[in-house]
Amino acid sequence: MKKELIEKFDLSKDLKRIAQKVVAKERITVDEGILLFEEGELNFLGALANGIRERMHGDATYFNKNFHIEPTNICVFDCKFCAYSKLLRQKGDYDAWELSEDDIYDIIRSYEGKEVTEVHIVGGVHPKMGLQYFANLIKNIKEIRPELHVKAFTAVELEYMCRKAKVSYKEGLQILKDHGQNSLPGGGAEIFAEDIREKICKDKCSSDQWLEIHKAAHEIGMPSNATILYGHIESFADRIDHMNRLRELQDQTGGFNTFIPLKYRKGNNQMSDVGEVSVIEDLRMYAVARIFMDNFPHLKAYWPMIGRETAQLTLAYGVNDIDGTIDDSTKIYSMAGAEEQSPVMTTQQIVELIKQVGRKPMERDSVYNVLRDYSDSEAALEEAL
Ligand code: V47
Ligand code: SF4
Repeated sequence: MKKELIEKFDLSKDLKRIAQKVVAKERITVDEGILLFEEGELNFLGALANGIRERMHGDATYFNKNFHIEPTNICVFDCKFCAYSKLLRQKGDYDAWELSEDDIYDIIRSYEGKEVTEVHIVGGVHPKMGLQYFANLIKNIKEIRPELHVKAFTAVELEYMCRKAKVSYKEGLQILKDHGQNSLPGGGAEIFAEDIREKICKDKCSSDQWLEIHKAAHEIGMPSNATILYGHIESFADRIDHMNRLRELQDQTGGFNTFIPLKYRKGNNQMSDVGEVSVIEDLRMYAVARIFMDNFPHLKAYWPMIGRETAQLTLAYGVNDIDGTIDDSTKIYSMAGAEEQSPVMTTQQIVELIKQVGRKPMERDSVYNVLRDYSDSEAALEEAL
């Protein structure tokens, strides 16, 4: 945001000071972050966040060509917000699934000749699927499609795998890396504030363990993402505390690529009575994230969760990445009542979505190298299709 723009808002002294810091590229403090949530109105936050986004990326808006594999939804844990998992004792339920290894290889082969660059593998924590099983699975996936980037396993799955295999996080991650795993997704972070974590997901990995696992990944050269699950029973201070723990780790390692705010969806889970926050609150969340997380290069809106139109709006509130084409291959959000019941976008649709709001669509690989610039979409689409 330009200096003159600050004058257009009727700001308290404190908000004005924060705006001046942002314009001067200075880091804002925890208290200032909380104040932005408490007092910052949408247009003001949007102007600040958009200024940062354009300073960092111009109009470039990234997406990739990806698909998900969810090996099972059977899970030993019982997160209160999860619409997707089936406890082990519910194994016989009609909507519990366990893919066999061959099912998984068939999915990989079904993409032969298609231009996908990344597979995202996450699922429930199944006691029979351990470190060696997954290491072998990744090795075989890479034999079928060597160039595919494998982004796999949340810190929750990794903590369980390493504990069962009696190896340190670094040893476990090194085994997975040696078998071909390339990076870690950002799931499982939820909210780090221990009192809230205790209420919504008390039996899975702790906040410290989540952070240790990502630190270990960065130390062996595996990049990762980070998420926050917002819009349930957490406070604004909890959101900033969460982002601050991530910002501190990023200062140490520099290994995070993307921060992904995930809106709590209320469908079919044990805390449905909590309800959902408004789209305005979603946009405020993205904007404050862009302002606060000054050392995260990218901010992602995961469109299957918030829907295509809100994803378009987020591009004016700090977001510069909208994940990928996805190919109808994930169930986590559709089961929790998200807009997108069958998430799939063709390259043409994703390109149009970004262009409609005046941004430049760029296909990226998993570590943000630009693969194709679609801003002259006629020519690029012809070349791609
Ligand atoms: O950790 C579960 C969330 C996450 C609900 O790294 C819910 O690129 C909202 O992390 N309402 C897993 N959210 C998904 C995830 C992810 C998604 C896309 C891209 C990347 C990436 C990571 O899903 C879980 C949890 O926070 N989740 N249930 C729900 N009812
Ligand atoms: Fe299991 Fe993940 Fe669902 Fe928690 S969010 S119950 S760890 S599948």
